[in-house]
Amino acid sequence: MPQAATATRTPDVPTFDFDPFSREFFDDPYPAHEAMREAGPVVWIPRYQVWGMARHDDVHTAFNDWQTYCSGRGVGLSDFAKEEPWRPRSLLLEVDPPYHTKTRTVIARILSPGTIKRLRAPFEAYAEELVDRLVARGRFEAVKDLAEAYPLKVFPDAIGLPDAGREFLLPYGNMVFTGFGPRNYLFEEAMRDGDRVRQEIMRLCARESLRPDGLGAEIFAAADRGEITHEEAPMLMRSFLSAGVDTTVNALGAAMDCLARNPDQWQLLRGEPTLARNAFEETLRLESPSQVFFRTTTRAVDVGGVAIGEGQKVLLFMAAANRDPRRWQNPDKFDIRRRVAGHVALGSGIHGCVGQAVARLEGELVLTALAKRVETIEIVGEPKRRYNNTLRGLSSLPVEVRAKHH
Ligand code: 8QM
Repeated sequence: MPQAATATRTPDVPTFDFDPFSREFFDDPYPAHEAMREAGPVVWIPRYQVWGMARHDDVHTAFNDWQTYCSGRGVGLSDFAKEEPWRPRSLLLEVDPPYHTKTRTVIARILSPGTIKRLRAPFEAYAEELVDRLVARGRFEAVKDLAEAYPLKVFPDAIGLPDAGREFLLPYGNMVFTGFGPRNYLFEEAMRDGDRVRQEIMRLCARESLRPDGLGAEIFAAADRGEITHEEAPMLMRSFLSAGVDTTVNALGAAMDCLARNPDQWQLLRGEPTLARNAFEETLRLESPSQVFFRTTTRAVDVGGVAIGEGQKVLLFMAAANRDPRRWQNPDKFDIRRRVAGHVALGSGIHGCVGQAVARLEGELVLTALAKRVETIEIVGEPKRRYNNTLRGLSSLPVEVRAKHH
Protein backbone atom coordinates (compact mmCIF):
# COMPACT_ATOMS: atom_id res chain seq x y z
CA MET A 1 0.00 0.00 0.00
CA PRO A 2 1.53 3.32 -1.01
CA GLN A 3 -0.01 4.99 2.06
CA ALA A 4 1.69 2.59 4.46
CA ALA A 5 4.98 2.91 2.62
CA THR A 6 5.08 6.70 3.11
CA ALA A 7 3.65 6.75 6.63
CA THR A 8 7.00 6.34 8.39
CA ARG A 9 9.10 8.19 5.80
CA THR A 10 11.13 11.15 6.95
CA PRO A 11 9.08 14.26 6.17
CA ASP A 12 10.50 16.64 3.61
CA VAL A 13 13.35 18.50 5.23
CA PRO A 14 13.26 22.28 4.96
CA THR A 15 16.06 23.31 2.62
CA PHE A 16 17.90 26.63 2.84
CA ASP A 17 19.63 27.57 -0.34
CA PHE A 18 21.84 30.32 1.07
CA ASP A 19 25.47 30.88 2.10
CA PRO A 20 25.84 31.33 5.87
CA PHE A 21 29.46 32.45 5.28
CA SER A 22 28.74 35.24 2.78
CA ARG A 23 29.04 38.98 3.36
CA GLU A 24 25.34 39.36 2.55
CA PHE A 25 24.47 36.96 5.35
CA PHE A 26 26.89 38.58 7.83
CA ASP A 27 25.44 42.02 7.06
CA ASP A 28 22.01 40.86 8.26
CA PRO A 29 21.79 37.26 9.51
CA TYR A 30 18.53 37.74 11.41
CA PRO A 31 15.91 37.00 8.70
CA ALA A 32 17.69 33.73 7.85
CA HIS A 33 18.01 32.87 11.57
CA GLU A 34 14.28 33.37 12.02
CA ALA A 35 13.36 31.43 8.89
CA MET A 36 15.50 28.45 9.99
CA ARG A 37 14.04 28.50 13.51
CA GLU A 38 10.51 28.58 12.15
CA ALA A 39 11.13 25.88 9.53
CA GLY A 40 11.77 23.13 12.08
CA PRO A 41 14.29 21.67 14.51
CA VAL A 42 16.74 20.90 11.72
CA VAL A 43 17.24 22.24 8.19
CA TRP A 44 19.36 21.20 5.21
CA ILE A 45 21.92 23.61 3.74
CA PRO A 46 22.74 22.22 0.27
CA ARG A 47 25.48 24.71 -0.49
CA TYR A 48 27.76 22.99 2.06
CA GLN A 49 25.89 19.68 2.35
CA VAL A 50 25.39 20.22 6.08
CA TRP A 51 22.49 20.25 8.50
CA GLY A 52 21.61 23.35 10.50
CA MET A 53 20.03 23.85 13.93
CA ALA A 54 18.80 27.29 15.00
CA ARG A 55 16.38 26.65 17.88
CA HIS A 56 17.64 27.03 21.43
CA ASP A 57 16.37 23.66 22.62
CA ASP A 58 17.97 21.74 19.75
CA VAL A 59 21.31 23.58 19.84
CA HIS A 60 21.47 23.06 23.60
CA THR A 61 20.60 19.38 23.26
CA ALA A 62 23.29 18.83 20.60
CA PHE A 63 25.95 20.55 22.74
CA ASN A 64 25.05 18.24 25.63
CA ASP A 65 25.18 15.00 23.61
CA TRP A 66 28.86 14.66 22.73
CA GLN A 67 28.43 10.91 22.18
CA THR A 68 26.23 11.71 19.14
CA TYR A 69 27.58 15.16 18.17
CA CYS A 70 31.33 14.78 18.40
CA SER A 71 34.14 17.37 18.23
CA GLY A 72 36.94 14.97 17.30
CA ARG A 73 36.18 15.32 13.59
CA GLY A 74 36.58 19.10 13.89
CA VAL A 75 34.17 21.83 14.96
CA GLY A 76 34.42 23.57 11.61
CA LEU A 77 33.12 22.62 8.17
CA SER A 78 36.05 20.34 7.42
CA ASP A 79 35.64 16.70 8.51
CA PHE A 80 38.97 15.61 9.99
CA ALA A 81 38.05 12.00 9.14
CA LYS A 82 38.25 13.00 5.47
CA GLU A 83 40.65 15.98 5.28
CA GLU A 84 43.81 17.11 7.02
CA PRO A 85 43.06 20.08 9.27
CA TRP A 86 44.74 23.35 8.17
CA ARG A 87 46.67 23.37 11.48
CA PRO A 88 47.40 20.51 13.89
CA ARG A 89 44.16 19.93 15.76
CA SER A 90 43.51 21.58 19.11
CA LEU A 91 44.02 19.10 21.97
CA LEU A 92 41.16 20.73 23.85
CA LEU A 93 38.54 21.78 21.28
CA GLU A 94 38.87 19.18 18.54
CA VAL A 95 38.97 15.99 20.62
CA ASP A 96 36.48 13.77 22.44
CA PRO A 97 36.49 11.90 25.74
CA PRO A 98 38.31 10.10 27.18
CA TYR A 99 41.31 12.09 25.83
CA HIS A 100 39.46 15.41 26.15
CA THR A 101 38.88 14.87 29.87
CA LYS A 102 42.64 14.83 30.52
CA THR A 103 43.46 18.12 28.77
CA ARG A 104 40.27 19.85 29.90
CA THR A 105 41.00 18.97 33.54
CA VAL A 106 44.47 20.52 33.36
CA ILE A 107 43.26 23.77 31.75
CA ALA A 108 40.16 24.02 33.96
CA ARG A 109 42.35 23.80 37.07
CA ILE A 110 44.66 26.53 35.76
CA LEU A 111 41.61 28.76 35.18
CA SER A 112 40.01 27.86 38.53
CA PRO A 113 38.21 30.28 40.89
CA GLY A 114 41.46 30.82 42.82
CA THR A 115 43.17 32.07 39.67
CA ILE A 116 40.27 34.36 38.83
CA LYS A 117 40.49 35.84 42.31
CA ARG A 118 44.21 36.58 41.82
CA LEU A 119 43.63 38.15 38.42
CA ARG A 120 41.00 40.59 39.66
CA ALA A 121 43.38 43.21 41.09
CA PRO A 122 45.65 43.59 38.02
CA PHE A 123 42.68 43.35 35.62
CA GLU A 124 40.81 46.01 37.59
CA ALA A 125 43.80 48.33 37.77
CA TYR A 126 44.27 48.26 34.01
CA ALA A 127 40.54 48.70 33.30
CA GLU A 128 40.57 51.86 35.43
CA GLU A 129 43.81 53.18 33.96
CA LEU A 130 42.68 52.60 30.37
CA VAL A 131 39.19 54.03 30.86
CA ASP A 132 40.61 57.06 32.70
CA ARG A 133 42.81 57.78 29.69
CA LEU A 134 39.99 57.32 27.17
CA VAL A 135 37.57 59.50 29.15
CA ALA A 136 40.21 62.23 29.29
CA ARG A 137 40.43 62.08 25.49
CA GLY A 138 36.66 62.18 25.06
CA ARG A 139 36.70 60.88 21.50
CA PHE A 140 38.21 57.50 20.80
CA GLU A 141 37.98 54.36 18.68
CA ALA A 142 36.01 51.91 20.84
CA VAL A 143 37.28 48.83 18.98
CA LYS A 144 40.98 49.56 18.69
CA ASP A 145 41.52 51.73 21.77
CA LEU A 146 39.30 49.79 24.18
CA ALA A 147 37.92 46.44 22.95
CA GLU A 148 41.28 45.37 21.49
CA ALA A 149 43.62 47.23 23.82
CA TYR A 150 42.21 45.78 27.05
CA PRO A 151 42.29 42.01 26.35
CA LEU A 152 45.58 42.39 24.46
CA LYS A 153 47.18 43.69 27.64
CA VAL A 154 45.60 41.81 30.55
CA PHE A 155 45.34 38.31 29.09
CA PRO A 156 48.87 37.99 27.66
CA ASP A 157 50.18 39.50 30.94
CA ALA A 158 48.28 36.83 32.90
CA ILE A 159 49.63 34.07 30.68
CA GLY A 160 53.16 35.44 31.02
CA LEU A 161 53.84 36.28 27.37
CA PRO A 162 56.66 38.66 26.46
CA ASP A 163 55.65 41.99 24.88
CA ALA A 164 57.36 41.10 21.60
CA GLY A 165 55.10 39.00 19.39
CA ARG A 166 51.76 40.13 20.80
CA GLU A 167 51.04 41.80 17.46
CA PHE A 168 50.52 38.31 16.01
CA LEU A 169 47.66 37.43 18.36
CA LEU A 170 44.84 39.16 16.46
CA PRO A 171 45.98 37.98 13.01
CA TYR A 172 46.22 34.44 14.40
CA GLY A 173 42.76 34.64 15.98
CA ASN A 174 41.40 35.81 12.65
CA MET A 175 42.95 32.72 11.01
CA VAL A 176 41.65 30.32 13.67
CA PHE A 177 38.05 31.55 13.66
CA THR A 178 37.78 32.00 9.91
CA GLY A 179 39.42 28.59 9.58
CA PHE A 180 36.30 26.92 11.05
CA GLY A 181 34.36 27.98 7.95
CA PRO A 182 34.73 27.07 4.28
CA ARG A 183 37.87 27.87 2.31
CA ASN A 184 36.25 31.01 0.94
CA TYR A 185 37.39 34.60 0.24
CA LEU A 186 37.79 35.22 4.00
CA PHE A 187 39.96 32.13 4.42
CA GLU A 188 42.30 33.19 1.62
CA GLU A 189 42.59 36.69 3.06
CA ALA A 190 43.17 35.52 6.65
CA MET A 191 45.85 33.01 5.60
CA ARG A 192 47.80 35.38 3.36
CA ASP A 193 50.67 35.67 5.86
CA GLY A 194 49.62 32.45 7.60
CA ASP A 195 52.93 30.61 7.73
CA ARG A 196 54.69 33.52 9.35
CA VAL A 197 51.90 34.14 11.86
CA ARG A 198 51.72 30.45 12.86
CA GLN A 199 55.46 30.30 13.28
CA GLU A 200 55.49 33.37 15.55
CA ILE A 201 52.58 32.00 17.60
CA MET A 202 54.26 28.63 18.12
CA ARG A 203 57.40 30.48 19.22
CA LEU A 204 55.31 32.21 21.92
CA CYS A 205 54.00 28.79 23.01
CA ALA A 206 57.46 27.48 23.90
CA ARG A 207 58.32 27.26 27.59
CA GLU A 208 61.37 29.49 27.07
CA SER A 209 59.13 32.36 25.96
CA LEU A 210 57.03 32.41 29.11
CA ARG A 211 57.42 34.21 32.43
CA PRO A 212 57.76 31.61 35.20
CA ASP A 213 54.87 33.06 37.23
CA GLY A 214 52.16 33.10 34.53
CA LEU A 215 49.34 30.74 33.59
CA GLY A 216 51.34 29.43 30.62
CA ALA A 217 54.09 28.19 32.93
CA GLU A 218 51.44 26.25 34.86
CA ILE A 219 50.75 24.17 31.76
CA PHE A 220 54.42 23.18 31.67
CA ALA A 221 54.35 22.48 35.41
CA ALA A 222 51.48 20.05 34.74
CA ALA A 223 53.74 18.36 32.17
CA ASP A 224 56.54 18.13 34.77
CA ARG A 225 54.07 16.37 37.08
CA GLY A 226 53.20 13.91 34.32
CA GLU A 227 49.57 15.03 33.88
CA ILE A 228 50.21 15.79 30.20
CA THR A 229 53.30 15.25 28.03
CA HIS A 230 55.90 17.89 27.22
CA GLU A 231 54.75 17.69 23.58
CA GLU A 232 51.17 18.46 24.60
CA ALA A 233 52.07 21.49 26.73
CA PRO A 234 52.88 23.99 23.93
CA MET A 235 49.79 22.85 22.04
CA LEU A 236 47.62 23.66 25.07
CA MET A 237 49.39 27.02 25.29
CA ARG A 238 48.24 27.52 21.71
CA SER A 239 44.64 27.05 22.88
CA PHE A 240 45.04 30.02 25.26
CA LEU A 241 46.29 32.15 22.38
CA SER A 242 43.64 30.88 19.95
CA ALA A 243 40.55 31.22 22.10
CA GLY A 244 41.39 33.89 24.66
CA VAL A 245 41.79 37.13 22.74
CA ASP A 246 39.51 37.60 19.70
CA THR A 247 36.46 36.32 21.57
CA THR A 248 36.74 38.90 24.34
CA VAL A 249 37.73 41.65 21.88
CA ASN A 250 34.50 41.12 19.97
CA ALA A 251 32.45 40.82 23.15
CA LEU A 252 33.77 44.13 24.51
CA GLY A 253 33.25 45.85 21.15
CA ALA A 254 29.68 44.54 21.04
CA ALA A 255 29.06 45.73 24.60
CA MET A 256 30.16 49.27 23.68
CA ASP A 257 27.96 49.17 20.59
CA CYS A 258 24.90 47.89 22.49
CA LEU A 259 25.33 50.44 25.29
CA ALA A 260 25.85 53.32 22.86
CA ARG A 261 22.74 52.34 20.90
CA ASN A 262 20.58 51.86 23.99
CA PRO A 263 20.97 55.02 26.10
CA ASP A 264 18.20 53.90 28.49
CA GLN A 265 20.19 50.76 29.30
CA TRP A 266 23.37 52.81 29.66
CA GLN A 267 21.61 55.06 32.17
CA LEU A 268 20.47 51.98 34.11
CA LEU A 269 24.06 50.71 34.24
CA ARG A 270 25.37 54.12 35.28
CA GLY A 271 22.89 54.27 38.14
CA GLU A 272 23.67 50.72 39.22
CA PRO A 273 27.22 49.67 38.20
CA THR A 274 26.73 46.22 39.77
CA LEU A 275 24.64 45.49 36.66
CA ALA A 276 27.91 45.40 34.66
CA ARG A 277 28.24 41.63 34.85
CA ASN A 278 24.73 41.03 33.60
CA ALA A 279 25.08 43.71 30.91
CA PHE A 280 28.12 41.83 29.59
CA GLU A 281 26.19 38.55 29.71
CA GLU A 282 23.28 40.10 27.83
CA THR A 283 25.75 41.30 25.21
CA LEU A 284 26.98 37.71 24.81
CA ARG A 285 23.41 36.54 24.28
CA LEU A 286 22.40 39.28 21.86
CA GLU A 287 25.59 39.55 19.79
CA SER A 288 27.19 36.12 20.41
CA PRO A 289 30.82 36.81 19.35
CA SER A 290 31.18 33.14 18.34
CA GLN A 291 28.12 32.84 16.11
CA VAL A 292 28.34 29.19 15.08
CA PHE A 293 30.19 25.93 15.59
CA PHE A 294 29.88 22.57 13.88
CA ARG A 295 29.62 19.09 15.28
CA THR A 296 29.84 15.75 13.40
CA THR A 297 27.40 12.89 13.99
CA THR A 298 28.90 9.63 15.24
CA ARG A 299 25.73 7.63 14.41
CA ALA A 300 22.40 7.96 12.64
CA VAL A 301 20.10 10.15 14.72
CA ASP A 302 16.46 11.23 14.47
CA VAL A 303 15.86 14.92 15.10
CA GLY A 304 12.16 15.75 15.28
CA GLY A 305 11.36 13.13 12.65
CA VAL A 306 14.29 14.01 10.38
CA ALA A 307 16.81 11.21 9.87
CA ILE A 308 20.42 12.46 10.01
CA GLY A 309 22.99 9.88 8.98
CA GLU A 310 26.35 9.05 10.55
CA GLY A 311 29.31 11.28 9.67
CA GLN A 312 27.18 14.33 8.92
CA LYS A 313 28.23 17.89 9.73
CA VAL A 314 25.70 19.83 11.81
CA LEU A 315 25.98 23.63 11.98
CA LEU A 316 24.82 24.94 15.35
CA PHE A 317 23.62 28.53 15.05
CA MET A 318 24.23 29.71 18.62
CA ALA A 319 23.40 33.29 17.65
CA ALA A 320 19.98 32.18 16.37
CA ALA A 321 19.36 30.06 19.48
CA ASN A 322 20.16 33.07 21.64
CA ARG A 323 17.30 35.02 19.99
CA ASP A 324 14.81 32.14 19.88
CA PRO A 325 11.39 33.52 20.95
CA ARG A 326 10.59 30.01 22.27
CA ARG A 327 13.24 30.64 24.93
CA TRP A 328 13.45 34.43 25.36
CA GLN A 329 10.87 37.17 25.80
CA ASN A 330 11.50 40.09 23.49
CA PRO A 331 14.62 38.30 22.19
CA ASP A 332 15.90 41.17 20.02
CA LYS A 333 15.86 43.67 22.90
CA PHE A 334 19.09 44.53 24.74
CA ASP A 335 17.86 44.30 28.34
CA ILE A 336 20.64 44.38 30.93
CA ARG A 337 18.24 43.33 33.72
CA ARG A 338 17.09 40.19 31.90
CA ARG A 339 17.65 36.71 33.43
CA VAL A 340 20.12 35.75 30.76
CA ALA A 341 21.52 32.48 32.16
CA GLY A 342 21.03 29.62 29.70
CA HIS A 343 22.30 31.38 26.58
CA VAL A 344 24.64 29.26 24.44
CA ALA A 345 27.13 31.96 23.39
CA LEU A 346 29.80 30.10 25.39
CA GLY A 347 28.58 26.68 24.29
CA SER A 348 27.31 24.15 26.81
CA GLY A 349 28.29 20.73 28.07
CA ILE A 350 31.78 19.24 28.19
CA HIS A 351 33.20 21.74 25.67
CA GLY A 352 31.54 24.81 27.23
CA CYS A 353 34.01 27.72 27.32
CA VAL A 354 36.75 26.81 29.80
CA GLY A 355 37.86 30.47 30.02
CA GLN A 356 34.43 31.92 30.68
CA ALA A 357 35.32 33.20 34.15
CA VAL A 358 38.24 35.17 32.68
CA ALA A 359 36.00 36.59 29.93
CA ARG A 360 33.33 37.62 32.44
CA LEU A 361 35.94 39.22 34.70
CA GLU A 362 37.19 41.33 31.78
CA GLY A 363 33.65 42.32 30.79
CA GLU A 364 32.62 43.19 34.32
CA LEU A 365 35.68 45.31 35.03
CA VAL A 366 35.65 47.31 31.79
CA LEU A 367 31.93 48.04 32.01
CA THR A 368 32.19 48.92 35.71
CA ALA A 369 35.06 51.33 35.05
CA LEU A 370 32.99 53.01 32.31
CA ALA A 371 29.82 53.15 34.41
CA LYS A 372 31.66 54.95 37.20
CA ARG A 373 33.21 57.61 34.94
CA VAL A 374 31.04 58.18 31.90
CA GLU A 375 27.74 60.07 31.62
CA THR A 376 26.90 59.52 27.96
CA ILE A 377 28.26 57.48 25.04
CA GLU A 378 27.63 58.67 21.51
CA ILE A 379 28.56 57.04 18.22
CA VAL A 380 30.28 59.77 16.19
CA GLY A 381 31.27 57.99 12.98
CA GLU A 382 30.26 55.14 10.72
CA PRO A 383 30.76 51.78 12.50
CA LYS A 384 32.42 49.18 10.29
CA ARG A 385 31.74 45.44 10.39
CA ARG A 386 34.56 42.92 10.72
CA TYR A 387 34.02 39.86 8.53
CA ASN A 388 35.01 36.43 9.81
CA ASN A 389 33.53 32.97 9.21
CA THR A 390 32.79 32.46 12.92
CA LEU A 391 33.12 35.76 14.77
CA ARG A 392 30.65 38.62 14.72
CA GLY A 393 31.96 42.04 15.55
CA LEU A 394 33.05 45.49 14.45
CA SER A 395 36.40 46.67 13.14
CA SER A 396 35.61 50.29 13.93
CA LEU A 397 33.30 52.12 16.35
CA PRO A 398 34.16 55.81 16.78
CA VAL A 399 32.62 57.14 20.00
CA GLU A 400 32.58 60.24 22.14
CA VAL A 401 32.02 59.97 25.87
CA ARG A 402 31.13 62.75 28.29
CA ALA A 403 32.77 62.43 31.71
CA LYS A 404 30.75 62.38 34.88
CA HIS A 405 31.26 65.56 36.87
CA HIS A 406 31.79 65.05 40.56
C1 8QM B 1 36.86 28.93 20.24
O1 8QM B 1 42.55 26.18 19.77
C2 8QM B 1 41.70 25.99 20.61
O2 8QM B 1 41.81 25.16 21.53
C3 8QM B 1 40.44 26.78 20.55
C4 8QM B 1 40.23 27.66 19.51
C5 8QM B 1 39.05 28.38 19.43
C6 8QM B 1 38.09 28.20 20.39
C7 8QM B 1 38.29 27.33 21.44
C8 8QM B 1 39.47 26.62 21.52
C9 8QM B 1 35.63 28.63 20.93
C10 8QM B 1 36.39 29.89 21.27
